[in-house]
Amino acid sequence: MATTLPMAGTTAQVNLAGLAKNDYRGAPTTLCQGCGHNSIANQIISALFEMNVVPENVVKFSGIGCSSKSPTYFLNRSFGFNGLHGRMPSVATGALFGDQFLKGIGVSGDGDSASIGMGQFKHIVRRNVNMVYIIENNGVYGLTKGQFSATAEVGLKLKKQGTNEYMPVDICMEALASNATFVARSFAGNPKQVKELLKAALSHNGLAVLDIVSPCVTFNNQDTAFHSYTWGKDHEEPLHNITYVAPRNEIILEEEMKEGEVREVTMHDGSVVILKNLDKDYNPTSRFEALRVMEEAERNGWLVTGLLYVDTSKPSLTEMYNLVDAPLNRLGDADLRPAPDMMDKVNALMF
Ligand SMILES: Cc1ncc(C[n+]2csc(CCOP(=O)(O)OP(=O)(O)O)c2C)c(N)n1
Ligand code: SF4
Ligand SMILES: [Mg+2]
Repeated sequence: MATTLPMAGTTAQVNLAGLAKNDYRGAPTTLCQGCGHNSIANQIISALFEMNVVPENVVKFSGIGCSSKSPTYFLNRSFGFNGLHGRMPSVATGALFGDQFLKGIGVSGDGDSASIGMGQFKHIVRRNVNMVYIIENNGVYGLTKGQFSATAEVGLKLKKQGTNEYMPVDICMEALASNATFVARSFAGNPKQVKELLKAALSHNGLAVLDIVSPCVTFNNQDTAFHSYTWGKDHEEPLHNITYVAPRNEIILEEEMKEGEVREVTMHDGSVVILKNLDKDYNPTSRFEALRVMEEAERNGWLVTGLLYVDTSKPSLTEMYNLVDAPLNRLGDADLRPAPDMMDKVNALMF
């Protein structure tokens, strides 16, 4: 929660980490004006500022694409690695093993994750690496001038590409099929929902998949295209109103949020995600419900958004190993060298 602290000769809004929102920004964007990816980067900045995250405790990852350029446009002060096309997951897995105390944020595209990187995507999901994995999904390869990606809907017509004849890949279904522990879908045209889902994803202990429809205004934004602003606005069916409540704000939760039909999910860090029912009561802890709702949405042409599935009971990747209480990449020779008596025991076993 942001507070106002007086500073020398000025008044700046700072958060509990003592940082202003500017401390969470990156370089000025070079993406097209109106690109959904810019809107998502802005929500990442706001979410991290409001959550009082220290930028130096975050590491950013991406592959190749306009979407994968995004990490340059937020968190200047964080670590980052722009990997090869579709190979961000293996870089992230290695880096987060090297320091299990950093929070990972990966930004990828539908081409990067659902086309060339599909194999890598499935394996980082099943390994439950502790990071937020954002797919900025526009149905095309924006950076290389708008070819159909694997998430483009069948029948999509683009001036320079003709008609897409293939059935699309649904990233959330693929994530669920790979035993994901957090799966959400959102829309760049719904920034409030994007921000609340980002906060919930950042509090998740494990891999949080955020598939965000993020229109490419240059190559795929005609009104009838499933990844356009107009189609998204006309067909969005949110599952719930979502509110993220930080652990220390539980009193607000008690007093203000309890009215009406709500479901609460308590995250690993004690924060609570409140899901206020809209139409029907949706249970995001049921994989069956998640698959059913996505199947129903596909049949009816709805863009269903919200927290589709969450399981807070599974260990993250590094919790499955008996690691020391220090980042592995900071261990020195003295920590790593076996004691002489241990070496004697090992040698005795070998001969
Ligand atoms: C190994 C490899 N193959 C192909 C390319 C060319 N390439 C660059 S970006 C891209 C697709 C990016 O699409 P997406 O991930 O959807 O990102 P967007 O630009 O749409 O945000 C491709 C095919 C590449 N850079 N490397
Ligand atoms: S080409 Fe499309 S995806 Fe790339 S920056 Fe422009 S609008 Fe965004
Ligand atoms: Mg794309």
